Amino acid sequence: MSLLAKFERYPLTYGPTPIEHLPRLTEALGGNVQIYAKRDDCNSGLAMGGNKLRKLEYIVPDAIASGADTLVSIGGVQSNHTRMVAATAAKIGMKCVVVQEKWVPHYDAVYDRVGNILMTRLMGADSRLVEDGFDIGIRQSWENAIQSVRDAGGVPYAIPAGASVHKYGALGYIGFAEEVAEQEKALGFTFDYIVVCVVTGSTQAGMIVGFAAQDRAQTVIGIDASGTLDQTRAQVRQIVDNSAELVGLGRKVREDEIVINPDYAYPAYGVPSEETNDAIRLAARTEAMITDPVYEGKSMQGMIDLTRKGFFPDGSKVLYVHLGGAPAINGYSYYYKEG
Ligand code: 5PA
Repeated sequence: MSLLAKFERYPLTYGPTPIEHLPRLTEALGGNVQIYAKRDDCNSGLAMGGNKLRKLEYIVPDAIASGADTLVSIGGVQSNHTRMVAATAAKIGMKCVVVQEKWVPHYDAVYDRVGNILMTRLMGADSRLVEDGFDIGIRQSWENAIQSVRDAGGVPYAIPAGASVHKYGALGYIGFAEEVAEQEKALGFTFDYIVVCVVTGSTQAGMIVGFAAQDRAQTVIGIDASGTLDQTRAQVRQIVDNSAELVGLGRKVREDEIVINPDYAYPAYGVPSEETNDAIRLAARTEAMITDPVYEGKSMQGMIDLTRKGFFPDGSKVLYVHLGGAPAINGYSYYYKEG
């Protein structure tokens, strides 16, 4: 039975996302490891979708039940999460305030006008730019925004960065693990490894709890893109423990079931390395799969490098989870002016 049976879900996505084989990328990496992608980047018609909608599906019922009229959240200038909160608010008929902090030392001329923030504004969210730097924790600027809604007579519903430390934030990706198991039955094989980007933590934490129920959480390879490994790992641990308790996993998740590789986050959160950009180009040129310089380009880089290094034994089947985020690439046009 599903670990999620007792939780209410408000549909924001199309349902299960496709799993597809990536034959040209597989070939480009030597052909000994079969690469597949799970396309959570194509999960919804809401403002280009992405991983946050799986999380928000389990948060919206609580937001509605609370009597709130305004969703309040936080991210960087090119946050995908704040775009998804703005989309959700529009869809359910609430107002939206999002704080956009200066998380990334990046100065492309139109960085604060294109991609995610453009769509966020278009959907009617009150997007507030502030100067604070990168931090995945609870922020004063967010607390201030919540208070400002109250001061104006509204009823805020607070959603933390990446919806991660919200009590229901990991449920969507527990459901993901159950969805993959169902799809594997139809495919007739199981994946040996699952590669996923991690920053605020609830995506991977949900997967860990969901796959722990299938006794294979240690095959989920988190590729850190935060550059603040200790904080991200601690946050994943905390979300895993809270969520395992919440859904009744029935045991404690072991430390060795939480796998996070820190090797690809350089030079900093939100800044792609030359190797990240090469990975983005390779995925685009072999599979027309667009990844971004902040998150998915780094997990793509990690998967490519680990494959080339022989980390995955020959014959392995690897599932790359594409979590969305392509809109941000518009804010990085200078890197790709020649492709
Ligand atoms: C994000 C996050 P977690 O934050 O759940 O670990 O997910 C990492 C991640 N891929 C991976 C994409 C495309 C993402 O957008 N984005 C944040 C945002 O503000 O957009 C929460 C940081």
